[in-house]
Amino acid sequence: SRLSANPAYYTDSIWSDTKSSAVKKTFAEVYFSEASSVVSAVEWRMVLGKLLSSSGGESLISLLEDKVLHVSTEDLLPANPEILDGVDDLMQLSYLNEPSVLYNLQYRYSQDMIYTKAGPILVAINPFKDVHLYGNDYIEGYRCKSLDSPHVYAIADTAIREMMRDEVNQSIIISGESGAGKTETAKITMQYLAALGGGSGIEHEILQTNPILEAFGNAKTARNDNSSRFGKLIEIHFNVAGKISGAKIQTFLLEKSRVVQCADGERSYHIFYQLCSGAPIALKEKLNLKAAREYNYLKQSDCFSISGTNDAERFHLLLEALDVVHISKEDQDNVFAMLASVLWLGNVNFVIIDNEDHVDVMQDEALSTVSSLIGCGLEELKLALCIRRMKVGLMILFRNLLYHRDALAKSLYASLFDWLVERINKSLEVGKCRTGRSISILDIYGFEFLIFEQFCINYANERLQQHFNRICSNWNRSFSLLRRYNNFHFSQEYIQDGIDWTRVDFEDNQACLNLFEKKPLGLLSLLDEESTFPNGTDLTFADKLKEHLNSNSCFRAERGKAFGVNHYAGEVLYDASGFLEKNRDLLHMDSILLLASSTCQLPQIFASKMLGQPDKPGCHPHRSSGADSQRLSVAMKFKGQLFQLMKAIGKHHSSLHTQTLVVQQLRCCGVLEVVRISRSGFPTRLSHQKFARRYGFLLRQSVASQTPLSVSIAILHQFNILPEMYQVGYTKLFFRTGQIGVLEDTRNRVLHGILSFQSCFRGYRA
Ligand code: AOV
Ligand code: MG
Repeated sequence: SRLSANPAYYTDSIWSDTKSSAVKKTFAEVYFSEASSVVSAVEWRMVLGKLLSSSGGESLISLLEDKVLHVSTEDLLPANPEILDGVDDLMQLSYLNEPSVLYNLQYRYSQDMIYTKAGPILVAINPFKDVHLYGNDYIEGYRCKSLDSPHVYAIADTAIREMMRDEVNQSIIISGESGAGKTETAKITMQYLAALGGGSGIEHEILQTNPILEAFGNAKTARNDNSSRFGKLIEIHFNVAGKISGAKIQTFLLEKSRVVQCADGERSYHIFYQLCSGAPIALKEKLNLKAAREYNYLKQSDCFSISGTNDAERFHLLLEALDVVHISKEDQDNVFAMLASVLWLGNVNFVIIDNEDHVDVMQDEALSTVSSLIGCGLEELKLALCIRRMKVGLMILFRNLLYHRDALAKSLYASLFDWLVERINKSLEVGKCRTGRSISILDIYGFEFLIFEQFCINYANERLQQHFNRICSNWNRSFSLLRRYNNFHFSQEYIQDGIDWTRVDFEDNQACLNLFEKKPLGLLSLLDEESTFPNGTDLTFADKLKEHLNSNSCFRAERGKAFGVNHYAGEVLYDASGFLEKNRDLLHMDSILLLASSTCQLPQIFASKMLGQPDKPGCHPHRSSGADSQRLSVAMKFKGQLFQLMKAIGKHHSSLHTQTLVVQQLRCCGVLEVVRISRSGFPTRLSHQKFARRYGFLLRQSVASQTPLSVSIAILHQFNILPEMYQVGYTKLFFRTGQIGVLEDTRNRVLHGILSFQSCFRGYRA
């Protein structure tokens, strides 16, 4: 970060020196074969080399170990001068290409500098180890601005400052692939906000929601030992003094199917394992709780523990957290009873009665335990689990019974999750004194492939991408998203002020969004239509897509139940298996009535919610054959939530974080595009008067002519602001991004009487 602290180093002169000696750093696309690799005979990657000579479309380059190669000049990309190695904002790179960006990120990463700015975005690379970048000392450093390297604290700090100054709500959007570090980043952001806005104690409650929601909503997957299986938006409210006054959590699309089914080597939700290994003896006895291995739902994937994680210990931390958010001991016990009932439901089995064309519930420990935990009669439970006889083969009937059992288990769990979030929200309630000052943090699960939940999440990511595109375009035309200078048409402003400005537009993903949202022939409408047809199956759904969407450029028909969607992040292949069932998400009315008849509090609450009206008026409730419950389809409910979310964050100013590991992810997140666009304009604009007034007092020598323009020019010179970093208009000064930050920092330091090494470094002396 030192390198970039002095913008004077940002120069091409070093570059031309090397040019003149005909030795130029390049990235060469070099093909090399790996004899040991079975999979790929030929792979490619970019390597750093020196350009020795170039003629007739061919170049001679030298690589490490004095290897000299002839390559096509077309395959070469320019690299940056060494002086730019490790700059802390990608905008400062002279040459912006993928290998240069990767090189820079890797250079920083190798020194544990996991954060890098890319214009308005903060790129974070998962260190997968303790990097000692957090805690009180760092928080103090960023609060007092003695530290100016890119950091998630800096993003949080900006959000607080801009919220307080402009009285405008802020949002921080975190995106990236599964396992990239989104949830950790969200927690780090919350810690900073809690440290700065804390005092009343509510901040401790807010932080304690993390272990609770992670226990109930996170699980070990193939990609991440602590993968979030739900989306979360937390809105942290502040009072006029900048202190936290409360919070509100909204969750999206919990992956319910994980409760009853999960892949080999993965786990169900953490809470089940925590409960089984951490519950005190008395609780175990009360719930007839066994070890995790005894439960079908948990043993199917043959994975019970996570290395480095002690589930029993986590359970005790969870109990403390539940206390902190005021969930009474009695309610906690009710929660655990529901969890145990879900586990025991998975052990409920069915038997084919010999010589009879009949399947019945097995009367065993599992059945009786479920009935006592749910608080319903044994006979009622049997009746609810045994759906009416249908004219189908025994095996199909058998499968249907298991399906209905699992549907009950999934609904119980999902209802419990929603209830918990509701209770947490009650505890964190903001109350009447809302001030319009809030910071929202969005952490949804990342791009993954194939399954239904992912289909919905990818659709959400597509919407977020559009939001992001618009912010970036706006950002480019306005000052760091701040519409302080009214919504003036900026290119016009440039022209009026005599500035040369070529407008750059962001590529839009509207076509893909249309593919999802168009009525009646979009993916979501077709899915919903097919879900309402009694005879609709995943295959008829996939066929319908092919019939109606084949000509859409964002859609690709595949064989069988597969289909492809051209997302902004690349093409994703979906398998429609299970789509209809998951979208219908129906619970048999008998099961709902069973819960309603319960003598326990929680099942009653769940049932009344299920029987209640759909959340949003104007959406069509679903009626499906085979089950008489009325529900909103999952996709439509999710779409409704998503639109509300977009409406909410659309009103806010956004900071963006992106996690990244490889160049594909950089592409997905549009990082390079943002940097390109950000560099191409002069988004910061200040009138000569304002500039002179704001920074004039920092001048070391008085200026002969005291006009605002000459004072401004003197300031620019004193601070070594490079000519390519600003333009002087007739009435205003136009700056590239990041330039004003240097002046602002110095100004703040002087105003606060803090003269640090950094300001001396920049050539300023008091
Ligand atoms: P995710 O939220 O992006 O995945 P996580 O935030 O759960 O990813 O991060 C995955 C793991 O990476 C964590 O459990 C940590 O071990 C490690 N990690 C992430 N960020 C840091 C950091 N700043 N410092 C140290 N370790 C870190 V998913 O929820 O799967 O999309 O659905
Ligand atoms: Mg996560």
